[in-house]
Amino acid sequence: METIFTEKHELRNARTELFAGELVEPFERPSRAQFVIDRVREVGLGAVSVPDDYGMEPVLAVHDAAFVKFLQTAWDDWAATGAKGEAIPTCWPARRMSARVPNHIDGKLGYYALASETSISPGTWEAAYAAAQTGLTGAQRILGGARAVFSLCRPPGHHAAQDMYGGYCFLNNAAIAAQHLREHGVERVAILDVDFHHGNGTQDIFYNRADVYFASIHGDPMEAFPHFLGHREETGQGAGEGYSVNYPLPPGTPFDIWRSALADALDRISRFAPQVLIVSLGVDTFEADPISFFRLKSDDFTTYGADIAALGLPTLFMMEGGYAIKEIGENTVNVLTGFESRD
Ligand code: OKP
Ligand code: ZN
Repeated sequence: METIFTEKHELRNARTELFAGELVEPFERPSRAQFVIDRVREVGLGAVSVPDDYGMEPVLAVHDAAFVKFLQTAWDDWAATGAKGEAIPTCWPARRMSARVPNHIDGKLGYYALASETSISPGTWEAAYAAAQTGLTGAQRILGGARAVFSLCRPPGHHAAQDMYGGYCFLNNAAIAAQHLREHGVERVAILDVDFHHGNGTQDIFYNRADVYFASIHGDPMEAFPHFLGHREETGQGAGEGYSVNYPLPPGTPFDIWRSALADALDRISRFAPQVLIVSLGVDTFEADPISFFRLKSDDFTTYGADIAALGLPTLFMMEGGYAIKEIGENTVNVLTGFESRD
């Protein structure tokens, strides 16, 4: 399996994350991608290629133009205020307040952020753009006939919506890739989100559409981030009714329960009959993940990689979360080698 990867991810290197009332070193840090690419090379997964540049058009096919402009200029606007630290929102358009986009960067941050843990730092836009191109290049390989590709995207994307960033995400890499596939002759795309957290951004982007199926297995939002989306009742809207499915699972969920949810999701995806499957691959379901509460073991990742392969679909794996840094390489690549073992 070919891996798409660029060192430009290192440009996303925030110094701060607001966590438990303190500014800490971000969980979503450059070494994550380094450990994953090291493991890809160690097991000899396949060629590692740098992404091509598809420009802004595929980004703007998913994201709001003013939101993208905000991401491009946020750091400079923030720095111009003389702020000493990184850009963190401190106020939001909460219930019954105006939906107008403010001029001041403090207002813009609150308008476009869905959470406050994700500090904007210099280089954030450049890295987010490179991650989107990494996904697009993977999609292009699938269009060229590849059976499976791994886009090692960083920063991740699944929390980013049409006009929202947060949860370590800025551009929705999986949604941009899916939309690109749709515009290049693929009629039906399925996105399977196995990250521990609900893929609220991806779900929201395709919620009223019947051409992109979305399935997510995640920590129950009553107990876990992003807290405000990912309930079982969310199944799509309008033309998209029945084209989203959610499996919120409780704290302590072991692999056998998680795997039953996966089996149901794969069954529904199979009945949707997509031409391409995108896997939003987060390995924060691991038992030792520092910010999550499922109990998957390293071997379980191999097992479920094979389960996914049994669908027999051209598959684009895209990196999302996973914060047990020491094991992130093994766990991620186990999914990919598990897939290939069944292929
Ligand atoms: C990004 B991805 C825990 C707060 C969690 C943000 C988590 C973002 C996860 N007390 N904060 O889906 O892995
Ligand atoms: Zn996650």
